[in-house]
Parts: sequence; structure tokens; C-alpha cells
Amino acid sequence: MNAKNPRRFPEDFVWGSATASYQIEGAAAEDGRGPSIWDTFSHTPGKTLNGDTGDVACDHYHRLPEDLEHIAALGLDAYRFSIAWPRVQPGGSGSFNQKGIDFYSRLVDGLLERGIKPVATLYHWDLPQELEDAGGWPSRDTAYRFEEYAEQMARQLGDRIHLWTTLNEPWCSAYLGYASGVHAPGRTEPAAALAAVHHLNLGHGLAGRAIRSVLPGAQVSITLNLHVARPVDPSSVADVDAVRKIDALANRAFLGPLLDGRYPADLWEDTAHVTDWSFVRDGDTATIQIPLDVLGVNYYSTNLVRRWDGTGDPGAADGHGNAAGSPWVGASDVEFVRPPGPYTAMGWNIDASGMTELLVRIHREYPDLPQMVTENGAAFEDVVADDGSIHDPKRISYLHDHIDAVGAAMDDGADVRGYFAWSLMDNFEWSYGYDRRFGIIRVDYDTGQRTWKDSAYWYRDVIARGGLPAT
Ligand code: GBH
Repeated sequence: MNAKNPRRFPEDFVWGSATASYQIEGAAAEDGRGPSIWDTFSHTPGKTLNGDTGDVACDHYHRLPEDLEHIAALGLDAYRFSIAWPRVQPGGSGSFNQKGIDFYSRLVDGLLERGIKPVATLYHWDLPQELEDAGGWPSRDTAYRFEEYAEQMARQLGDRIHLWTTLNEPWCSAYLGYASGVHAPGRTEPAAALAAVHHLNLGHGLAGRAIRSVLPGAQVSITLNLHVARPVDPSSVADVDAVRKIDALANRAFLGPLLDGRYPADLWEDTAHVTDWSFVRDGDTATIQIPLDVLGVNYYSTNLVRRWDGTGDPGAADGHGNAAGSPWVGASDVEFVRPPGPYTAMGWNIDASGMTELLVRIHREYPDLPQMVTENGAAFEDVVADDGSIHDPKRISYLHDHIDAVGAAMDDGADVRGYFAWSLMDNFEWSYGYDRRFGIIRVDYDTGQRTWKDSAYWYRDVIARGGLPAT
């Protein structure tokens, strides 16, 4: 690592860490929780590495008091968690489950008692199975069910929530869930994936409006995993056009309706052979374009693309094995090229400059929109030393460089309000099960024991200092 200057962040910059319900809670069949698409998917042979499931996960449901102490000891200003819809409304419609609601109430109160701001995500991929059986996100009805659930959560948790996030990464829900099928529910139907894109967007708008109808002062956001796509050959018209296609599918399919009140014309043209988009009804984009208090941005790595020359397997480097097909609906002439390393244990390239590029781009296109980095982090093969300590210098270096890159974007004018490290603790990494560890706190899956990695101590000091040390 080159010598670097220290960097300070504004006094009110929010330092946080993030998790998601299915990845940490466990207690999958307790206290009235209903099944989600991830229960079904992970219990289907061959869908996750080693057949891992979230049945127990980090057992956070039972270890809440202890985990609150870790959150407090880190000095986090905010903690980003998600609410398991099937825990609070087991069938996704109809009656609510008080025991499930009580769990999140205890979590939120526990945070507030410790002076930590609760940042709640309503949907981090665990759709109630009954709603999938009725059609899932490709079905318009799911958006209305989501609205109902959001309204009830606003009533139950009320003004105790500092920031509401409707959806986490609808790109993943739509394209990985319904096109490539590497995520639950594992469907491989390109047209359904585009319908899912729209109904997720619609669900966001309906939910945000419902939250504000209950809580007029509520802060409402959505979190996107925007893609930084770069052309293999910047002077090639074909490669630059490949970038445009990926940008439309990954970024503007969401930014357009959310912030411009319309879908990009090129997205509809590129996918015209897949769907006619007739599921978009009059008035929908106005519903989607509710005011956003902040845009949540998750950033991990960059993408390198070019026009496919017709040989090999386009899309094979999408980071998900691409076994069942490509998530890139309608972009079969785009090839993903493995970017230069170094790489994390996910095989994702490490490139902090993409963080700056992304935040600055959003700032240029939407100058008045505050942003928040709601996830950033890395999986590495952590080594536990004989004395039990866990030295993860690569994770520290990754976090350092990416926080520095956030600061660089702010120097360029981006209004970034906070940063959340992914993740508070090792957890169920979706298709990769427990094999990949993103935590700053290690979880021993046999005993449930939590142990701070060096990166946790380092991050605690960053928070206390309000910025990065010189290195
Ligand atoms: C997030 O998704 C999730 O919100 C979180 O639950 C999850 O645990 C965490 O990240 C870590 O995976 O092939 O190099 O282009 C991440 C979404 C989408 C990020 C696909 C990486 C592919 C990388 N991912 N993307 S690459």
C-alpha cells in the first residue's frame, strides 16, 4: 500500500454496518415465521454451496442482546438491518405475526437505548413463499402486498426508524431471481425478470407513499447495486455500446423511473424481443417517482464489457457461475471480461476507483440527491491465529481504500451522508452459503461464538476518529 494521508469526514457523517434478515437470523421456523423463497431455494438440492441454508445462520434471533453489545462496542452511529417479511406477515398477505414484530421492536429499542440509529430495510430478498406461489415479483399483485406490509411496519415501528429503505438491490431480486436463477426463486424466465423489475420499482413507490401516509416525516430511501461498467476498448463504438446496454439494464432501469419518472427508451428497444413492457400502466412511473430522501448505493467491484464476437460464453464472468443462463436479459451480444485483479474470495476485482466514479456520476446526474453507501466490503479467507486472533489485513486495506474513495467523491462534490460496512458479521452468503466470509466479526458456526477480526478493531478506531489514519 502506498503512503496515504489521513482523511477526515464531516462531524455528522453516519458510520454504520449492515446485515440482512435471512443471512443472520436463523430461527426459520420459530415464533410463527412463515417460509420465504430463500428457505425453499436453499433447501432445494444443488442450489447453494454445500447445501447450506439459513435455518440457523448466525442465530441472531436468539443472540440479539449479545449482538447489540457488539454493535455498541464498535461505536456505530447506525445499524442497517432488514425485516423478514415472512416473520412479521407469514403468508405475505392477511394477518400479521405479533411475535415477529416484537423481535424487530426489541432490536430497534435496543439500538435506540445505545444511541444507535436504526436503518431498516423492508425487503432484502426473503419474499414470503405464498406470494411466490401466487406469481412472485413478475406479478403486479406482489407490489400491492408489499405496500400493505410497509404500511403495517410504519405503524408498528413508527418514528423509531431513522431511515426506511424499501428494497435492497432490486437488480438482484429481478435478474438473479428470475433470469439467471442463481438466487431464489431460481426461475429462468427473461420476460418475467423484466416484469419483476417493474413491479419492484412499483412496490418501492407504493411502499414509500404508504410509509409517509403513516409517518409524514419519515425518511425514505431505496438501495441499488449500481454497476460500474467500463468498455474493454474505450475507442471501440461497439464496446461503448455494450456499456450503454449494461448501464440501461443495471442502472437506468431503476434510476429512470425512480428519479426521471420514465423508463429509458433504449432499455425498451434493447429488450423489445423479450417483452413489450405492457405491464407498465399509466400512472405507474408517477407512483414510482416519489421523493427520495437519500439514495442507498451498494458498491463492491467493477465490470468490464465488450461486444461479443460470437465465441465462448458471454456473461460467464458475472460472478455467479452463470449456470442457468445470463442475468443480462436481452444483452446476449455483450461479453463480460474478467477485469484485472486483485480479487476477493468471491472472485470480484478490487477497484476502489469505481466507488468514486459511481458516486460522482450520480451526483452529476442528480445534483440534489444525497447518497449513502449502504454496503461495501469484501470476503477473504480469514486465518485464525493460535491465540484466537484473526488477522485480516486485506479486508482492512479494502475498507480503507473504499472509504478513502468515498472521501474522494465528496471532494468532487458528491453529497454522501454515510458509509455502512458489509457486514457486521460473517453470515449466509446466499448461493455461496457459509463458505464466504464478509464479516468484520467472525462467527464460529459450530458454537455461534463471535470474535472481532482485526478489521473490527480498525473500523472502531475509524469511527472514533471520524476518518482514516495516515498509512
Ligand atoms: C450484496 O449483493 C447483498 O446485498 C448482500 O446481501 C450480500 O451478502 C453482499 O452483497 C455480498 O455479496 O462479477 O465482479 O461483476 C451484492 C450484489 C451483484 C455484487 C453481482 C457483485 C457481481 C460482481 N452483487 N456483482 S462481478
